[in-house]
Amino acid sequence: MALRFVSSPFAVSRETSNELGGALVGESPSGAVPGWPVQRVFAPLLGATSAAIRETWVTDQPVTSGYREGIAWRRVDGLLYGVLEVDEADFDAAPGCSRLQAASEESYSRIFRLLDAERVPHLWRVWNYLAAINLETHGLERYRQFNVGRQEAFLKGNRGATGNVPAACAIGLAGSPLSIAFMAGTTPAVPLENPRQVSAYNYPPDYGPRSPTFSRGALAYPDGQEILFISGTASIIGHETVSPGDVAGQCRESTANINAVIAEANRQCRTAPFSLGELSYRVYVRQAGDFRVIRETLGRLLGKVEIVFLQADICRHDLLLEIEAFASHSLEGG
Ligand code: 3EB
Repeated sequence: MALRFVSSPFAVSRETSNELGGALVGESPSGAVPGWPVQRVFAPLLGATSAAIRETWVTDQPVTSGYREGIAWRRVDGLLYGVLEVDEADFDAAPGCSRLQAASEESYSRIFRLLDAERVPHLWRVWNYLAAINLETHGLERYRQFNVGRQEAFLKGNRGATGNVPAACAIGLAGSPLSIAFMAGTTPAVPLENPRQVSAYNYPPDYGPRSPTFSRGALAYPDGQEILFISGTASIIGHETVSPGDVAGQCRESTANINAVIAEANRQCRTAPFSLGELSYRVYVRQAGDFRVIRETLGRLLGKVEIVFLQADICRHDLLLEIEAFASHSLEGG
């Protein structure tokens, strides 16, 4: 099997039968969005030539699909892609548990039930989006509420919340429902950590009552292939934000962190070493006014690579950008 990532302007998109699903990134289109598992990442694209981009994972095998507990999914033999969007208003707050926390725990529990039922137990990569990520309610920032619910679901699902956890990102999008897309497989991924950073699942309580449940990256193995996922990566050393208020400095630190995760990947990978210049990138920019500096700085640091820039909120007030990336190698060399 071959899994391909295809990105195109939304206007020219058309559905082919072997698509697992993907994301619609950018401006909300006026018409209906495609019915396959599509994560709607509605946020301004910066410096793009089209208003929206459609990103899809395409296989060379026929896919089967389903819908369960609000999750739209498609799969082939070795892997499954799914998208879940929930309205927080449909959940009840309880003492010590906000609607968002309840929604986050329930969403991850549903995902784990689906993965158990479909026998694709290994979560490889998760994309999390929520509204007002930095807003404090119930005495706790919403990102931290999300972290409590997410970790609780991992623990209740007997998955553990350290070590073998998926690569991920968690981003704030104005007006977004809680939206979670995920890729899972029949084979385990190799989780990657960054020696420059404390593992997020070991963050001290300064960052919330429960640590975030994600790894810094993962090597995943669809049949015949090795995929490197690099999680959302920001200007953090140890567990602390560095270069607050210095957007070029945050570009440099984020890139150094990506380089460190690539180096870890290359210690464990089964194909040729991965390099900065071959990755596809998505960059979240907190303040649109920083875009020019970020584009120029990353252009120098990353070289001539594919970068999609989006205006979105990062999970700490002092983080001005976050970068995620991936690359794919064939196991037969190349
Ligand atoms: C960080 O390193 C920045 O909560 O799933 C990056 C990637 C971040 C994933 C998540 C959060 C997440 O802590 C934030």
